[in-house]
Amino acid sequence: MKKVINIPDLGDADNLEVIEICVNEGDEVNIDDPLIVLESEKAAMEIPASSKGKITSIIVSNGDEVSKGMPFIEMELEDLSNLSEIEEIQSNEIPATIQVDEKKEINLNQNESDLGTFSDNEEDNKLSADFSSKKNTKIYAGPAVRKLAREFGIDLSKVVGTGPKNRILKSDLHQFNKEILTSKTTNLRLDQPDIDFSSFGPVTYNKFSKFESTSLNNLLGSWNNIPHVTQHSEIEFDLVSKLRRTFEENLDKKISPLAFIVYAVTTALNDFPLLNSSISKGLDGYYEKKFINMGIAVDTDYGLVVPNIKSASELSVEQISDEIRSLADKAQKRRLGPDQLKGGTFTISSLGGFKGKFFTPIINLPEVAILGVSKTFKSVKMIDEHPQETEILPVSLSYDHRIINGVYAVKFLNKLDDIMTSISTFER
Ligand code: CAO
Repeated sequence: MKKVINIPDLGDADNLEVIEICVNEGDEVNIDDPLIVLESEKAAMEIPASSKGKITSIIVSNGDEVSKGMPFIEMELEDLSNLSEIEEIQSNEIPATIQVDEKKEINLNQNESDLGTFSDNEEDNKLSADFSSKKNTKIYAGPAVRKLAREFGIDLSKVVGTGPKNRILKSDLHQFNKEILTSKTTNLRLDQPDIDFSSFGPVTYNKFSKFESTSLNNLLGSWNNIPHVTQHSEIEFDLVSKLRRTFEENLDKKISPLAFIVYAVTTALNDFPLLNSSISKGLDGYYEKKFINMGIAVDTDYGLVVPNIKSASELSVEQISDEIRSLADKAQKRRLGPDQLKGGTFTISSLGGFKGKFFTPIINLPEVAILGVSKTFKSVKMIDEHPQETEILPVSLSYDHRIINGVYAVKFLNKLDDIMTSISTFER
């Protein structure tokens, strides 16, 4: 029997872009085989087959925008016994936690702009719920209202709906704009100057993808909200390099130098909890997190993403290395789930595989610090008046000066140096 399959319930997410079609007409698929991949502003998500069968028609194309209930594929179903369940399964299958935030073009406030391309911190949502009386968690708005909101650059989650079930009406958007314009604390909207570059020479225009736009806004949000200070330091790396060779020989596999760095940073963070905290939305306090989910910046063909290693402080060097490899691999294939992008507490951005020494990483808001790691280099130091070659790891710690001061940051980096030069560190 032929059956048209509709887009399942994706929580509050709609207008998702089809970025991959995983099947062809005529393909036989099993339950859970991926059919298509959709992209929200924060993550890519697969829509799997809920039943065994044969693909008879593909209704959507790459680049189409789809929402819940829209038909996307037609299948000849093999097993009809669970037919009545199919719709139900599909509408429940995708976790309701996947949410698409509207672009945050107007808002540059603390904790209201999370780095979607970096990580999406669950705590951020919690903070917003605690401190903002205006924030809607469920957004009811029709397509015309959503379109208008996009044109205005309004984040619908900030708008109070006056329609039935708090549905947002066009008049609510106008009211929202009026409030912003008359507010004494009008937020800045930063634009580029509008220049006709073609008047100077030939140009092409490349539109940012949804992903790139979110990244752009989030980086801007972080840069504008956080008074960044970056502290550079040189850390002795000879012991780690030696240990790495031993680990690789014993385990008979490659271990990333980054795994040792993550391991050492999680150990150092235990003594410097401020670096693993988040400032509250109302700027009247901060949350100390009793867990370390270590974000790792991963460079991909479509942009920078920051999945995080959950409970990184409880893992061995080998486990961390495996996690980095697995997350980086998933990131490249756009297969990271929302859970892997949420809940980070501190980030490491490693350019160690490339050339260059020291840089100033941008904090992954609502986190308060990020460690930039560069490629090691050889240096000569005097030991007992004898010159000795030593390997140095250049690191750069950007921190939020509202909560962390310079001495605290330097002491953290000194601690990191102690940890990385002590063999007992790596015996967890
Ligand atoms: N010093 C010297 N060499 C290093 C090093 C360091 N700090 N870090 C890694 N390397 C070497 C490794 O030894 C390996 O070389 P060999 O194969 O010869 O051993 C090579 O670089 C690649 O390392 P790796 O495969 O172990 O990768 P990684 O774990 O270091 O990095 C990842 C993984 C995902 C972090 C990285 O691929 C990446 O995407 N980095 C970019 C991050 C980025 O763009 N940050 C943004 C900066 S601006 O905001």
